[in-house]
Amino acid sequence: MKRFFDPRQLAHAPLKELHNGGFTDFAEKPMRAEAILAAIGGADLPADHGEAAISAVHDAGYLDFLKTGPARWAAAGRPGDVIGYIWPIARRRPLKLDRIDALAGRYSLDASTPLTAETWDAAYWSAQSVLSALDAVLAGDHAAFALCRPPGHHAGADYLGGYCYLNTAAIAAQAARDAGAKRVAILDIDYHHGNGTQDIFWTRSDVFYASIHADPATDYPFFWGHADETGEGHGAGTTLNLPLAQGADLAAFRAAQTAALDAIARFGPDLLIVSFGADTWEGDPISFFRLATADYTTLARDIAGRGWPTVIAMEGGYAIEALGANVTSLLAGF
Ligand code: Q9C
Ligand code: ZN
Repeated sequence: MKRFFDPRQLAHAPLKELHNGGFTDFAEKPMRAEAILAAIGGADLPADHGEAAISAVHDAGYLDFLKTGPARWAAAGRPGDVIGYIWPIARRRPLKLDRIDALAGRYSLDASTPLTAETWDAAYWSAQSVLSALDAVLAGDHAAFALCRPPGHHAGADYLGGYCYLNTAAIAAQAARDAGAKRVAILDIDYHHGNGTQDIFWTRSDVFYASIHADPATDYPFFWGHADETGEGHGAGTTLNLPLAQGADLAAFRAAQTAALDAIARFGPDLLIVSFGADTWEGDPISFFRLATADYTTLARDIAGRGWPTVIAMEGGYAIEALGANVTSLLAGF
């Protein structure tokens, strides 16, 4: 299977995140990508597709914030990485504010996703990696892997969050539509609900979003991913959320995934995008499911058995010592 990664994706390395009331070392470390790369035996460089496919999903003001935010933060005399600390909750008017502090709140979901001077370039190449994986699948490969890092599924059209800046799965889904695919499905099997992906396609009938994740009653991102969220307008019925209780093992996860695949089959996609997080692994330091390394091959075989051309985009997974083996196990099933 073709695999894509650009070394420029490593340059993004925020120092700290706000976690459970204190600043801890940023969990989404460059070493994650290095561990995966070593385990899969390297990857090809993506082609540069430019910014059009990114702008097709993300808001122009938000992209400008990603590019210029760090310099504006420094110009305001702030040390460290850009981190929002005030958010415009729903009752506030949309204001055209220019202050970097206001922009950091306007364009972010949480305080665990710092923006650094290297972030834009790394996220840009993460998006190019998924676009190159899509190229391979559109050219006839049955599956391709994009080592996306930073990850993508928590990023919305106009906000960062959950270690994500550009929504790689959404960028690939939209690019597939623009390349002529009539219907695209996204299967999100990261431990966390992909709130950004859900938001982006919430009112769309041409992109189906199915997610299996820890119940947002107990887990991040709390405000998205509940079972009664099914889409609205033209998108009514094209979002499927299957939350599972903490402690879920292969039997529970596989049953939910089969239900998701059955729903996707009824939708009838031309192409599937898998948002894959290895944070469902039993030893993940910030997550609480109980999948074993070998289970990823089982889950991947179930997906591959449906026969849809498949782009796999890397999302989370924070147990660096097991990350390479977990990704290798998943790819073995395709
Ligand atoms: N104390 C991904 O897996 N941190 N993002 C939650 C809880 C955010 C994970 C803090 C977790 C985001 C791509
Ligand atoms: Zn996750």
